[in-house]
Amino acid sequence: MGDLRHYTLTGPDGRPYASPAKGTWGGHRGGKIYGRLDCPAALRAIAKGSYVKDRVFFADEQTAIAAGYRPCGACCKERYHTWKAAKDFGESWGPDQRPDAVLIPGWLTLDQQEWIVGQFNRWAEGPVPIRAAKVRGHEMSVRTVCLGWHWQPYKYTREATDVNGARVLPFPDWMVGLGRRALRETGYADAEVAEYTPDTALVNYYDDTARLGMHQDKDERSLAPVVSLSIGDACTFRFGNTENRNKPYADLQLGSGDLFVFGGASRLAYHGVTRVHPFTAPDGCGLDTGRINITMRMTGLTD
Ligand SMILES: O=C(O)CCC(=O)C(=O)O
Repeated sequence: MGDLRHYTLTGPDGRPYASPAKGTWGGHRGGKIYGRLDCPAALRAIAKGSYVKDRVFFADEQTAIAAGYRPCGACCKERYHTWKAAKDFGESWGPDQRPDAVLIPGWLTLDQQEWIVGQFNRWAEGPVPIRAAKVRGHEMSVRTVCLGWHWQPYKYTREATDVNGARVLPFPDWMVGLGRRALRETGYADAEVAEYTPDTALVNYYDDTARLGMHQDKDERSLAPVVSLSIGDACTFRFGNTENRNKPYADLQLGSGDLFVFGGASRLAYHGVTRVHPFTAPDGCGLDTGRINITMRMTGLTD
């Protein structure tokens, strides 16, 4: 006689069904939370007897998500932060409130990321080596190397007069192409894409402890969109309003390969990096520790 045992799982429609195979993820019906079968928070609640009647099981994670469950903050921390950032972004970035700010996770392939990291290593050597800019005599925790135009608080020059007086490297053609593709893929019209000719990039390197305070990118004369690319460890990126550094803002997670474009009504939004999350860089991105962020801009300047 065959094994007649079956397990009661929850399907993508949220209804129970009989399955010959055990579930691989657990969940709580009331809280609409899913997590690992060995989730310490769930096991503690089960030991107290309060959880069991609401416990559900899913064949796989996709089913839990389809049924409207969100990841557990205790046993699935990374998934939870990603879910929370997406939720906050969706809530506070209603089309009326935050137009023209678009995030595309995983836009760059790992090969592209690795190649860009190789370029970064060369840029960092000079002729103007990577350095921490000084604001009112204090070094920033983030280190920056520039392409096209050199940024120092709070102006652009061709020569790095605050470093060694050398002229910065030219802005690479491939990056103009990448910037245009970023605009095209975030919904800009053909004419805007064709006109977009970024001529400076601030390439920042963050170690685990580096932060970037809330600021506006306003040293450019042009208000063409800013194209931001991230590689390496994920960070918490705070994107706010155009009035001041305070709320409303949303904390987004920018991971390796992510593209974020802000223009139009969001072009002068305050933004900053509140935290770098060590050990989150994916294998193969070219960076073992820390985070690189490239922001391409159009300065609107001529020599
Ligand atoms: O690192 C980031 O994601 C933001 C960089 C930035 O805001 C800047 O360089 O002005």
